[in-house]
Amino acid sequence: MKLTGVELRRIRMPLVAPFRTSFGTESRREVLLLRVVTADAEGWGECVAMAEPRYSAEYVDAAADVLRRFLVPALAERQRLDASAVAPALAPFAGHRMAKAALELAVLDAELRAEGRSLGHALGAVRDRVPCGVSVGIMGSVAELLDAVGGYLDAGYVRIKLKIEPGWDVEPVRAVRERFGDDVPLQVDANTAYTLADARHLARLDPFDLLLIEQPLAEDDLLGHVRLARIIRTPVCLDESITSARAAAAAITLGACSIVNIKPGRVGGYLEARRIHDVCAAHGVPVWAGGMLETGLGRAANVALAALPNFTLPGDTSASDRYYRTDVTPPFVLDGGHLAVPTGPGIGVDPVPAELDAVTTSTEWLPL
Ligand code: SMG
Ligand code: MG
Repeated sequence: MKLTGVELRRIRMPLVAPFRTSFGTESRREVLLLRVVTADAEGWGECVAMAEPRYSAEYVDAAADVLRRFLVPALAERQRLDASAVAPALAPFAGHRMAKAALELAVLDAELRAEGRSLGHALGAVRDRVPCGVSVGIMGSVAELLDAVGGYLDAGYVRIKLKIEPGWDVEPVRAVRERFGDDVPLQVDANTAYTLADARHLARLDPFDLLLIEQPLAEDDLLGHVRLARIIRTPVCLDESITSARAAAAAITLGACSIVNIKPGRVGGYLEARRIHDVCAAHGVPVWAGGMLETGLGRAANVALAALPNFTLPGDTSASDRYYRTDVTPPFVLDGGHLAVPTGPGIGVDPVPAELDAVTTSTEWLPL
């Protein structure tokens, strides 16, 4: 495939409600979209970096900068390029996995559209619909939380994830169990808010039969997670710590986690994400699809990934209306707690031009 150029497009979309985690509150999403143009097709990639470097070191202005200065020019040196060559071409540049993932996805989408193949098919999807969970932010009160959880259960979500932090953990979990019962699949996500000194406190979550606790400790604290996993009964799942298939293999082998959250942006792309899926499957470790408040473009790709065989837990692949009043693609709509895996070529969805233009704050064309 010969690339003609790459468009960087910034969009700004208000969230339907503020989303509070242990690291901050998001009220709107600043997204960087990539459109790769080739002689035969165009392809879209969504960069999941946020406006500020809180979830990870990456942030959206830095992603645009590294793409413009280093990553896109590195592809220009290749006469012919297919998607499997993108990560090797970008490997000389350290880090910036979210920026790399977006560029790889855009090239992959263009390639698959030119071939008339769907991303799900290309990745090895075995399902045509995926079960969906929802991630529920930290609220001002337990009453507000119960209202929100009740609304999501009514909408059909098959699993609830509560964001937690010190001071908002055992009580909200207890309240959700008391109101909605023991049968609701329930898990929590701390986004690194605790230390190993909190192990006894986190063990107080044991009686609530949670599916998992996600990333209780710091990103680089694998040893801490090993120790914590020996103290608490709730299975430990890692998100921020799993930056590659190698990191996943190490975490599993050390006993730092027994479940893995897979986000392609965090690991440098969908092809590395599939390798993590395979490594986990080989170890008998279940995986599930994480989310980064994606628009319909990134969501389409995440839903395709979530259709792989070892994605045995519901993902943070919620419907468009969980995030946005108007999506940039035709909306993803929940059907019996599931989203349909797109079947069209590539990611299988296209932006609606008027919707996309309405939220665009800038565009920049990088010729190759
Ligand atoms: O896309 O539904 C979504 C958000 C899921 O909780 C979610 N993501 O750590 O897993 C996580 C967070 C990271 C983004 S929070 C702004
Ligand atoms: Mg997480």
